Amino acid sequence: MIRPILIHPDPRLKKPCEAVGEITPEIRALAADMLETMYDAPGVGLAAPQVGVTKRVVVMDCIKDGPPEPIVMVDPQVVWASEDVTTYEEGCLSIPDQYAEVKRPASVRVAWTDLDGLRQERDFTGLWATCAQHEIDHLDGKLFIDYLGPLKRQMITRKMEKLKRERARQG
Ligand code: K1U
Ligand code: ZN
Repeated sequence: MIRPILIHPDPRLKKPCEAVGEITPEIRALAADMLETMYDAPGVGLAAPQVGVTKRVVVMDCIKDGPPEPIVMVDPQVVWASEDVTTYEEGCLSIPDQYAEVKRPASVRVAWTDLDGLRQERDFTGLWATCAQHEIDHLDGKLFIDYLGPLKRQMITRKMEKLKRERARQG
């Protein structure tokens, strides 16, 4: 099922999410819905708070051409980050049509629980590394615009408020 994606500003996007712990049928259904929602958008990642669920669940697939490579991460943690940084022009499905350069570690090692309840660990580079950090930030109530200066952040927030008013009017 495709779930509606919340648009910034929304208090649910600013709230730190709670740990999941045990993998239940509800978490498996949430992950399946999140993957469907991400591919439909389309996006390369999605975090549970973006669909209004404040739990620590993330999905990603940064393969643009070729067979899909979906990853579901429950309770993900960055356990190592490289000293070298990279700049990527990020977007966000909760901040449509707005992009800005964000500097982050170029490589990260992430540990998480998979849907079989097994602990996983993997190194990510390139877009996968940027996306993993962007999604884990969502779980801590942080958006990519929080890395920008106050004027740019305010300008984007005002555009999103206007977009939400227009969408509400259209029904
Ligand atoms: O979390 C999100 O809002 C998803 C976001 C993830 C992301 C994008 C870019 C850098 C870091 C994290 C998106 O997927 S925005 C859409 C997007 O980047 C994209 C869409 C279609 C094809 C390729 C990329
Ligand atoms: Zn995002």
